[in-house]
Amino acid sequence: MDKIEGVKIYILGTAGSGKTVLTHSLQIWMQDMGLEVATVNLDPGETNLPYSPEVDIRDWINLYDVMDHFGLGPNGAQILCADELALKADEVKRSLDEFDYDFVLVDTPGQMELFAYRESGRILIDALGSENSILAFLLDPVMAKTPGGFVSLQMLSLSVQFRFSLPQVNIISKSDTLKEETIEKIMEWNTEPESLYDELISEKGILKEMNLEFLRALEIIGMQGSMITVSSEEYSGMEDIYNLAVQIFGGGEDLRGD
Ligand SMILES: Nc1nc2c(ncn2[C@@H]2O[C@H](COP(=O)(O)OP(=O)(O)OP(=O)(O)O)[C@@H](O)[C@H]2O)c(=O)[nH]1
Ligand SMILES: [Mg+2]
Repeated sequence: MDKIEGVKIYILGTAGSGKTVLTHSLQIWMQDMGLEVATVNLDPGETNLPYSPEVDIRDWINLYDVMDHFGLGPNGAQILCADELALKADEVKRSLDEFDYDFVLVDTPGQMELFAYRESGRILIDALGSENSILAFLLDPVMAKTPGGFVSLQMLSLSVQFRFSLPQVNIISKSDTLKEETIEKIMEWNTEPESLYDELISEKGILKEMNLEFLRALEIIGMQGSMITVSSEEYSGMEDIYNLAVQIFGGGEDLRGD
């Protein structure tokens, strides 16, 4: 069977949403399926990676060295690292070209805004080649399960989608931490915004009006359709990510080896 090669999955999401653990679990799942998978770590401050990345930004830039050298705190140093990352984009690309792969899983930095909103993320994606690329946007379940939190994450996801203009899938991460009925409710909010209105209206506090306006704006712009749930602990939802990639880039063909 023909295999398409080199699908890149950029894993983005707010701090602690599960990007790194998903990179690891998805790699294991895909390898079990007979796929060649490379991983890329773009977090210069990562101290405890569960996987061994084929390409690791820390080989070029280390957050703690930057903090020491420039006398910066972690946030200032992250900003500097993000800009340095853009300068290293071609080297990252050359390192990646050394591998023959079906999938590349790109684990992005904890502070999502540095990758998503500074030029570095854009430059890196352009350097690696945006063809055959998908953005997997993780929605932290702690935020996603409240109506206001869900609206905020949808806004964030939409702004990332506008910024990168790549096929994007929204993923509720750590689904093993949610009750089945909570997952059903979140899925309903995604497909039927009226149900979200009802919940937002009954919320208390000064954010209520703002969230309602945000939701109206989201409806006008168009809420995104595709949303799946994933648990890296339980290896659930991995096949959905894979199937989506097949659907988008493989013309429906199975990418798995014989
Ligand atoms: N129960 C459960 N916990 C998870 C899952 N995925 C990640 N976690 C936990 O969530 C925490 C954060 O996970 P990470 O993968 O480090 O999150 P991250 O988005 O890479 O974090 P930063 O890079 O710091 O932004 C860790 O304590 C993980 O063990 C999951 O599927 N289920
Ligand atoms: Mg991480």
